Amino acid sequence: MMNVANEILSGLVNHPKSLSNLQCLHYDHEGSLIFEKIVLQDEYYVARTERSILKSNADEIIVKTVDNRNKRLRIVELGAGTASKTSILLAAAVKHQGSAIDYFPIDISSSALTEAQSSLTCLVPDVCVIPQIKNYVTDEFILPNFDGCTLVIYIGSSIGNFSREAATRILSHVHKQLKAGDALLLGVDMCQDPAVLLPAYNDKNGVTSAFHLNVLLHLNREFGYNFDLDQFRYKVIWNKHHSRVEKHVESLCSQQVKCINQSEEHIIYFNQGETIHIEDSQKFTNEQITMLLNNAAFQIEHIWSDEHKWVNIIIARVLPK
Ligand code: AVJ
Repeated sequence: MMNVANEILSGLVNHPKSLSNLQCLHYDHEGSLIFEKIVLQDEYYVARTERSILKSNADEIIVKTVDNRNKRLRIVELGAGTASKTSILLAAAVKHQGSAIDYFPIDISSSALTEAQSSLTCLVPDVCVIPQIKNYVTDEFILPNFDGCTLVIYIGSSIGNFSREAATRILSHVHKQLKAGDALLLGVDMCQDPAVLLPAYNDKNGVTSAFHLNVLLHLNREFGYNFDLDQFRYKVIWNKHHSRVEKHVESLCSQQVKCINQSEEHIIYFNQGETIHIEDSQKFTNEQITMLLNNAAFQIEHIWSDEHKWVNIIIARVLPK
C-alpha cells in the first residue's frame, strides 16, 4: 500500500490530475474549521435539511433502532466532526433509555473531537463521550464488549465523497465490526436539480472555494509543495452521467509546481486551464442506495425524508450472519 505522500504525487502526475480519492486531505485543522462555516451558508441545504429531518424524527429513529425495549443502546459515529447534529439523536436516546449513554465519535481531526466533547458536555450531560482519532476509511474502531444494540451513525452524505468501490468498502468494513441486530443510520443526499446542487457547492461568500483551495495549502504545509494560490481558482461541475458534483481547482496559467520532499525534488507541470479533480459529492437514487447497502450486507428498514425528498436518512440492519 502506498503512503499518502506517494498517493498525492501520483495523483498529480497522472492525467487527468486527481486527489479525489484522498478525502483525508480536506480535514486538517484549517479545513475542519472552514467546513464548519460551509454548513452555515444559505446555499448549502444538505446540512440544514438533514438537521430538520433529525429534529422532527429523533424519537422515532431511536425507537425503531432499539426495536426490543429491553435492549440498551450505544452510539458510534464515523466522521463525527463537532457532532452538532448528533446531539439531537443523543438527547433522544438518553430520554428513551432513561439513563446515560456511551457515544464513540470517530474523526481524523482531533480539534473537531475536542469541540464535540466540550459542547456535548453542556448540551447533553448524560452522554459519556469516548472519542477516537482515526481515519474510518482505513482503521477499525475499538469498542468494549456490549450485549445491547450498537448504532453506527454515518450522516452528512459523507458516503457521497467516495467512489462506489470505496463506499462499498467503508460499509463492509463497518458491517464486519458489528453483530446481527446492530444498525447503521445513513444520511444521503439524493439526485436533484443542478440549479439547487451547484450553488450548494459554490456559495457566494466563497467559503466552499476556500475549503477546496485549502487542500493545496495543506500540501504546501505538510508535504513540501509550493502551490501559489493566486495562480489557481475553484471550479464546480455537475457531471450528469455520474450523477455527481465535481469540485476542481483550475490552473490559471501554464506553470510548474515543485515538491521538495526528503531531498528528492519533483516538478508538476500544469497547462493553462488544466484542473486537479479535488472532490466528488455523489447524489443518489433510491435504487443506488439500496444496492450499495445490500452489497455490504445491510438491509434497509426505514427511511425518513424532507418535503422535497432532497435528503434521506436511512436505518439499515445487520442481518444474522
Ligand atoms: C462532507 C459530504 C458533508 O460533499 O456535501 C461540502 C463536503 N464539500 N462542500 C459534501 C463538502 C464541499 C460535504 N460532506
